[in-house]
Amino acid sequence: MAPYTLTYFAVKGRCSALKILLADQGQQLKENLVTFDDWMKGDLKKCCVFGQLPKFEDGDLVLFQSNAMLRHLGRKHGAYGKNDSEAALIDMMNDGVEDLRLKYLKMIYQEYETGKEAYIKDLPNHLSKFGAFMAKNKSGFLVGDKISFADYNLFDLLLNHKVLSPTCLDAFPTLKAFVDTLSARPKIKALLESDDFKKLPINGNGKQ
Ligand code: GTB
Repeated sequence: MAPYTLTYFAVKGRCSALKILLADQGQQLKENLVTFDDWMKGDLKKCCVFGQLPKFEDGDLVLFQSNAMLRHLGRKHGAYGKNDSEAALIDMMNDGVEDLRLKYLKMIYQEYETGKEAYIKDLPNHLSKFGAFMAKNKSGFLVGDKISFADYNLFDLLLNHKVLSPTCLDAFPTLKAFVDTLSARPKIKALLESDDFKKLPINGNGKQ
């Protein structure tokens, strides 16, 4: 039996990073897909701590908030740095990923038609920060010499941005190499190429 269960809508959304982490760490995941019609009935929403999905179960532990899930899995699977200082830097970078994800989601869900062009124009200002930080570290990862949950989260967000703007990483060789290297890790490659993963739209409104 899969040790972990994820309940979410049929989109990549906030759960791809978590799926990529689990796949790369050789972990199984049971998925419950929720249709929007079922969600609108309201019964499940009432049982969610913040009235939102995803919901993640690890035995008796029930989690909401996708970043809490990433941290939990990072802790359990050795993807949270080798000491407190590395863990703090990983938290910092993951917060940076979340800031960019929120900007991306605002553009996708609220201002795609009017704001996409300006968003893409401003994107290098954000990508350069991640690129510079990673380039200083030399290991090919954000922090330390081992992959962390923040790397998986950044990787997922960069994949989404490559769909939005296929050339957006061209000016950032460190980030481009990072995406290429993680895409080629065998278990990640298998997940990204699986029908179950490929068939999910990135976002709930069909914009990407
Ligand atoms: N901070 C939370 C986290 O990181 O987990 C944010 C969770 C969140 O935004 N959940 C959204 C949700 O539950 C789904 S992700 N929305 C329903 C509600 O609030 O009632 C974004 C999303 C939007 C729409 C669809 N869709 O239409 O299928 C899918 C996913």
